[in-house]
Amino acid sequence: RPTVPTDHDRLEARARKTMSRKGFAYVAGSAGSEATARANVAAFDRWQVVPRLLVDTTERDTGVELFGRRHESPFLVAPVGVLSAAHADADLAVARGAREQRVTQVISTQACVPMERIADELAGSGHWFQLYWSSDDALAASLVARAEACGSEALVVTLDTAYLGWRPRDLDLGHLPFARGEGIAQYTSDPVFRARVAARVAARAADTAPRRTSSREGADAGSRTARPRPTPAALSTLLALSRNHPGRTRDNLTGPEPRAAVETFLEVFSRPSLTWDDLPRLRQMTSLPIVLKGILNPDDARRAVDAGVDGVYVSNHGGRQVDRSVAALDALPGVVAAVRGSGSAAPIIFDSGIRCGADAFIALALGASAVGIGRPHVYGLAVAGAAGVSEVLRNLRAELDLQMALTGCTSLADLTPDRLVHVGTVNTPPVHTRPTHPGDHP
Ligand code: HOC
Repeated sequence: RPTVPTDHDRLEARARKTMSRKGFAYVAGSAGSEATARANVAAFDRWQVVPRLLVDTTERDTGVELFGRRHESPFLVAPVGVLSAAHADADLAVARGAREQRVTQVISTQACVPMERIADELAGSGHWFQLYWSSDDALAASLVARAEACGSEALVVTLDTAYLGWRPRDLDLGHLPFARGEGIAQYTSDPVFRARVAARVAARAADTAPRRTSSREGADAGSRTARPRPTPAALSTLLALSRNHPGRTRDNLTGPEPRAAVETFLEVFSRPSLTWDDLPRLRQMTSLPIVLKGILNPDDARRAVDAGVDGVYVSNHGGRQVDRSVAALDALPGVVAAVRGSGSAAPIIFDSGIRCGADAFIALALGASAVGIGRPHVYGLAVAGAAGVSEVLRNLRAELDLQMALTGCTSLADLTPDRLVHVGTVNTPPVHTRPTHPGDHP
């Protein structure tokens, strides 16, 4: 008897019963009207598969090579933060499930467990590291160095979260997990971050200590420069929460260190000022393959490969960031055309909306090299811990394999656009000719 339902809606319904209200709201919720999340799923309904017959499909290979290593299947565990919302064993249980299915896990910057422990749990099975490029380069470099040291095979830089999206489910519950210290384990286990927190605690202690100076002006000027200031990103989140629910944001913080850790995190987690000009600095930080995540526009995709990145990750963050965004699947063909049209063989990773093996088939046929699985594995985690994650991944692998067998495909190379027909209309982002990058025009 299966541990988890094979159908996504039933899986979600089962997971909901095991999760707290706030936990489920955080995982299931999306940006604004949640139209993006709906569009992500609906986009798959506009593609239909055209099977081929009389092909010997006795032997099938779902394997794919990514960054020099052969993967048994084209599935990746997409990075998801705050997995404690689903299960107490959080990232460690996901690692056990992923290891069992030999699926590479993309370890989240917002994990509940330090990356080194997750890597240990994966015990030789592959992992990549997902990075939010901190406003503090020393911290970003430290996270990247740790990822390299614990064996990550690629660096996935998420670019769509300079600010946290407007998420009504969380807002209405007055809930932001990070503001309570959940999902910041990569930071609190980091030496650079810990030094920042210690400095903050010390500065605050000095700020509240009786002043020794007789010059009132001098003391005030000193404390003003020492006082940490939240970035606009942190402010927008905190303001949104406190407007709806005054006073709740910091209620649960006790002790100077946790509070200072959360404040430091909110201050440094993102860098809204990033531009293409910053990429060379990232390149200098690591020799790992760099994958840019959140690409939806063909011009951005072309610019990424022109800049020498090693992979492009088409995603709209599961609909959690931009409300009424283009569906990730609708953006995929344009990105594939741009990347391949520029002569690049860089892997194109896809996530946002895959709910079953047939969905994976469609994304792969449209040109994705591999596909990330987000909410389904989290719901598996909620329902049955590591066993649930493993079973969700096993089902996806099995369904894709069967889909290939039934449609006359023996390897992923057979999954080409001519296996599909498109029904209905779609609005994809415009494909421009060069020069297209902001700033390139006179
Ligand atoms: C305070 C911002 O991936 C999500 C996460 C976003 C993490 C950014 C933290 O909730 O989608």
